[in-house]
Amino acid sequence: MTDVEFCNETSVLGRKWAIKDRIEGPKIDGIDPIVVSVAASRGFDATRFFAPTLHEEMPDPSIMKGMDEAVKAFCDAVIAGRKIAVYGDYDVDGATSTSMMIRWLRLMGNNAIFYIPDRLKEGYGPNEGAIRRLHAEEGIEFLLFLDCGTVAHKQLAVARDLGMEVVVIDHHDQNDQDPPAILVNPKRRDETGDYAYLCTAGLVFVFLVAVQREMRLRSFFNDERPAVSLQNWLGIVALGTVCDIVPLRGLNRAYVHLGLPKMGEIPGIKALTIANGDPEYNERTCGFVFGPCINAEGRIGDTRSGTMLLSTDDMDEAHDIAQKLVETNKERQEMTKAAQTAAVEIAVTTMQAYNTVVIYNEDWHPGIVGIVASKVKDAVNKPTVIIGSGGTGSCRSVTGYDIGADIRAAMSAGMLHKGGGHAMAAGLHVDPERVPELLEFLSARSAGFVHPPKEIDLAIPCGRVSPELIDAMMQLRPFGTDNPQPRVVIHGGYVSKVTVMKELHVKVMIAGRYGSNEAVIWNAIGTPLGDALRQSDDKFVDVYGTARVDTYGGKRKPVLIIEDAMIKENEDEMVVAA
Ligand SMILES: [Mn+2]
Repeated sequence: MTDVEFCNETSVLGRKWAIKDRIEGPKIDGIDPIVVSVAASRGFDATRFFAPTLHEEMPDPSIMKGMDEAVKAFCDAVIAGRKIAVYGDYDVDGATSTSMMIRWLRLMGNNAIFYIPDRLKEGYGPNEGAIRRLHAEEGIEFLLFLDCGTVAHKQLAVARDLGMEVVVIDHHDQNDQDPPAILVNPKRRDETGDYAYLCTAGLVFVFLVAVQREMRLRSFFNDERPAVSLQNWLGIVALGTVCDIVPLRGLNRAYVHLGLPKMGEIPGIKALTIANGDPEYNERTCGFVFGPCINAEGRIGDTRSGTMLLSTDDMDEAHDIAQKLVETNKERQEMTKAAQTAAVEIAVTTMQAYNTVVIYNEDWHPGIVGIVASKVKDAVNKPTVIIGSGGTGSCRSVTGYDIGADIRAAMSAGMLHKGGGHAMAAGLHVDPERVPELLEFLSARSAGFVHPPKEIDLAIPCGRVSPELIDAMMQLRPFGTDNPQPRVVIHGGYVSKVTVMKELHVKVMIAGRYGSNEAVIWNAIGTPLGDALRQSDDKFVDVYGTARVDTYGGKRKPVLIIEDAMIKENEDEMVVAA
């Protein structure tokens, strides 16, 4: 397998390609051995991968630090009928986590309220003013922070000093101090890290399992107030897990695998589906349709809407909120589109000489800078920082480059008001006057970065890609972080026909020893790759991308969606003929 030779050494996009080492997997009924080996090569236990169960993947909740203490405090509060507030976050993980807690408390007869901070006025995480209001105006006695709070020591201390009991369930990194609260966080310094891949929605599910176990021991449930069938909420957990872009392995894979088919059971998600023209429930629609709608208001409107949608069982209310969210999402998409077009334009022109792209525009809403940064990063394949009004910025990186380290360095150099994040994504707050300086600083740091080779899951000789093979690969779904759609290379062919469609898309027919395969690239005229393929007639070509089955015209045929290509001049036609 690894002795495949490509027709060139460097791709049109300037990259090397590397075929992943293949590990043979075990024999599994009904699964193509090639597909099993792709899963095994990705480090998955293939015997559990294709039909994951909660039974196999869920740990005993008590192995998590702080869990037993948090469960006890929470159950005490529920049994005593104390006033509880769930303080969440405005993203999808926050809305899914908060809605499950509110649902459970409501079913138990507790009149809990929830609070989602205002992204623009209050920002992320526990907010002192809000905590004081929850105490003074709502009489809150028990405060449960979800998806935030791990490092908010000062604010948590305020809550505690006001006499409130404080529990934090979160998955954000900890610093070197312990918060003045009960903390459940798989990234706690004293944790093993085994479950650090969970998002807060996934943690809340584990927490509720533990809470129900405790409540059974305390004989809390009865005929009027039965325990909840938590499995019915797996659709909510799946949505949070996909949208928080956590690795889809272990328990996360089980959540999403089991949760996607159950999403329609949640009234709010059902209403959102109807408002969006009935797309199917899969990891793509979670990430690109449902998620963006749920946090659309969190970005540019009323941050409570997403949680309200996911926690209501009133179908009329669900329809109203869903309608509003879809409209806000359209508005957000339009704002984003204009900013994206402008930013990509700047990135390919004035920023061309820089290794890191840094663009500031006072007119861009801070709620969209992350989406714009992703788009620009994809377009120019460089670490990207997009800064919007007031100097609030978002950073996105390319595979193999740690932008979080750069932001921490800029912070230490005194260039930023605020900054932090991970290898692939970070955030910052900068004085707009210092943006030019930041550009020079970040660009100097990323100079000399060499992109790692593009990994190939399957290299297939031209003519050998079949609809059956592509169908079989779909058994690896749901795709996501740590389990992306397999990247396929079709090699050993030459281009027998080029078709340009609508002056936008390029389709190539590739012929080889075993037959022909078709490959296409969308919206690519005017890009280096699209233009190179347009002029590839009669040349040797290896194409890299994802495979899918095209059913156009009632016939099923395999098509490769091109992401990169190796192209070589075909100087001797006899080579092809032979
Ligand atoms: Mn989260």
